[in-house]
Amino acid sequence: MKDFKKSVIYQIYPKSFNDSNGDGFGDLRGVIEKLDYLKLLGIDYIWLTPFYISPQRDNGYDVEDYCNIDSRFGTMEDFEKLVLEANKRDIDIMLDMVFNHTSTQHKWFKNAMSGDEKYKDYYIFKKSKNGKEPTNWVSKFGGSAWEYVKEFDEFYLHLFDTTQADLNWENESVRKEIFDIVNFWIKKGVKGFRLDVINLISKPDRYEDDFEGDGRRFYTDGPRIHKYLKELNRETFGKYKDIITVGEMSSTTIDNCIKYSNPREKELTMVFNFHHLKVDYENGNKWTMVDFDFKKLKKIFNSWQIGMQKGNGWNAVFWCNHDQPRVVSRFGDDKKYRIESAKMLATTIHMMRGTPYIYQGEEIGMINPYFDNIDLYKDVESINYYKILKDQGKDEKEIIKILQAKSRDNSRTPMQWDISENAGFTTGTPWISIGNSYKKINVKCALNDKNSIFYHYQKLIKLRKKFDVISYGEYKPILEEHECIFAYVRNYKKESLLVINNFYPKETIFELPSRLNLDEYKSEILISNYNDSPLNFVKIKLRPYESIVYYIE
Ligand code: TEU
Repeated sequence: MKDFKKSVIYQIYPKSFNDSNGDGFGDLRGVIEKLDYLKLLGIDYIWLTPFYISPQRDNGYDVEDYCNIDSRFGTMEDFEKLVLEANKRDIDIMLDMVFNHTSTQHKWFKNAMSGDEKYKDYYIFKKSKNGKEPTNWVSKFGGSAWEYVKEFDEFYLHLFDTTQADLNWENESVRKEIFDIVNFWIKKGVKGFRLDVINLISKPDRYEDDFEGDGRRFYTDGPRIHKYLKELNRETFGKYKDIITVGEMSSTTIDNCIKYSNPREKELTMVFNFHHLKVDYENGNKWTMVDFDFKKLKKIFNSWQIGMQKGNGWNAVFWCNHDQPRVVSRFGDDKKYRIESAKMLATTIHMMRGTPYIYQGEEIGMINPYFDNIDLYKDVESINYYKILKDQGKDEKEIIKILQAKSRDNSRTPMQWDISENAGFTTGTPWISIGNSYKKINVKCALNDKNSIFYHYQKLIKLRKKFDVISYGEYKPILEEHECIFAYVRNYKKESLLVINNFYPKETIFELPSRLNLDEYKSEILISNYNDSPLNFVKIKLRPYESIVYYIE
């Protein structure tokens, strides 16, 4: 059985990974074709984002049928073959389950719309308030979170797109349907579940206006969330020893995440939180352009690392996913120091306490595509916000600049495999444009260069398997107030790690705090992004983005 603390998970966005049949859409057979590549990288699980039947308004997070595969992605036979082939390589499959909402094309919602009371109660329909929406809550994709249905003179709740209607978890039949879906996939050999915005499923007893925010405080980590997760665990994955789960937690707290992931609570294996990915928002607003706040980034990581450690919770550690811009364009330097900064960022995460997630293309240092025209953007959130920013009077150039930095499409451009047309992703017309960096940044080049970012990731994964301190060590931050360096120590039995990362393109001095008592004579460098980093770590002049991990016994 795999130890999730020693595992590394690789996220595939199938639509943009590899197209096996030339329709411009990545598919499951395309994933099978690349399993040897993933084996070479050394990962343990593949998390596949949704490939179920869906109108694709939100790229599959609007599910129409949870137990059938959208023909654009392939067939159930393809999926079964994928599980089999992955298992042959000691790789397990983790599926993405979207249970906060369904597509409005789902048969439950269609039944509800035809007036069937049983199915209306699967969703959250509310009477209007003085001719207006039941509350003033805002959708995560912009605009009201309520959609009017004339036939009923009622509104239904959608925290995301209007075509993603929130499910009513209060209704026992809904919960039962969900358990059946999870059990269906367990029978297919799935060994992991990623649960989409799972901490938003428990809605409040009373629906009231939010005069302080957008409504999230009423439904985030809601009143019965722990009860629902315990029940889900008991009825499905909790019956098996070898299934892992990760909850995607929106705007959550450490206390709740301890509960979600402390094994004693029998809820989930681990959690994603996003606080560290908001340090480049101005006053909490994503659609702004400000430099990232480095000290805040450290503070957030340190408090989550320590908090979760104290409460025996477990973090998923990550920089990238299909909702986030490319990390090297965001917190590194995607021009002059692309390779150094991508490796530094990788080391920072992989040496922390938690299970690392790698998002496709991150391991070759893919960068944002810098699309310069709104027509190139496909994401519903980006398109909505383009309009919202226009309405606010911002000029076109400024809006495009914001999208180039913030759009979710930044990570959704096709995987760059080689220098052939369409970067080897498809022989047809790709559903979204290829980033024009592909001639330089692609898998083929990375595999041919022993100093590439790819081999740095491969090494990080190998180290995790070899050194227990990486998986089990206690986390201690150091130099918390330093302007440029993110450093920490890990301790486990007689082993220690000293992890030093320069987050800036300039030189800076590292000085070992004397209280640490680390013995430099019994140390070695485990990994670095320069081939001549110094062995002595008492005082180091770090070069741009230099990152060094010392192992001390
Ligand atoms: O995302 C949840 C979520 O709240 C975000 O990461 C969201 O993309 C961000 O707030 C927008 O700024 C999950 C999925 O990962 C995402 O792709 C889906 O669109 C969303 O849920 C709805 O299912």
